[in-house]
Amino acid sequence: MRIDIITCLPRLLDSPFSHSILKRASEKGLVEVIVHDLRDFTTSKQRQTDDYQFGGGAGMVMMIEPIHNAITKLKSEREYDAIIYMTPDGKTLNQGMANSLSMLKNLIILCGHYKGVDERARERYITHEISIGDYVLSGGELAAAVLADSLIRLLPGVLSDETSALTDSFQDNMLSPPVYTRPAEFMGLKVPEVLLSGHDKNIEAWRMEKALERTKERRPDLYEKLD
Ligand code: 6GU
Repeated sequence: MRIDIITCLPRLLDSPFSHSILKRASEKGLVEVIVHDLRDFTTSKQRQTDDYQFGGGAGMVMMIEPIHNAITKLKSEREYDAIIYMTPDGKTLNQGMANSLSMLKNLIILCGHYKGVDERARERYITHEISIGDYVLSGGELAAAVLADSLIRLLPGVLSDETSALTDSFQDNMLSPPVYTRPAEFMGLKVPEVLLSGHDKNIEAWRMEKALERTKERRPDLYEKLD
């Protein structure tokens, strides 16, 4: 998978892709994340990427020209399966969307800032508009990192235990059961006996029971949809 991220704050994305699982995924050649500075696609001397909004009102709007230049250049180099705009008025990201998008090959993610981008850029170039939840961030960069993380960890070979993405919370529209590690007893706090029993069938049944219990209690909306 190749992910091209277009942003006016490229440095903000240095860290998320330089550590742990995402770093290893790039080192193994399973994903390539390329961050582009939108300013490099401006033509004005001031390298301006935003301007006042027509009709008045507070907040700057990202201009269509640099966005057009950036996306047109990338599209001239390869085919893209999705051109995603990160925006709080987009469709809320969920595991199903992550699963589908993780099967694509080349993606562009455009990070919005300020009041957003000129509507004509959205209409002309964007194929998917995605939000990461009902709250407002100062820009789309952190949201883009969240989206990219959710996709990259699903790529075959990224997680060391190939089955572990399958047992994530939400992968079956259910929350995960509680987990424990050593010591078996800490200041009188004990690990549930069944997990120490070595009895795989009983452990599996216990985990299912706890997952259901947890989902019912914390996410009744998900619990009602289970079959
Ligand atoms: Cl994608 N962008 C911004 N600015 N805020 C958000 C968001 C995106 N998703 C949730 N809040």
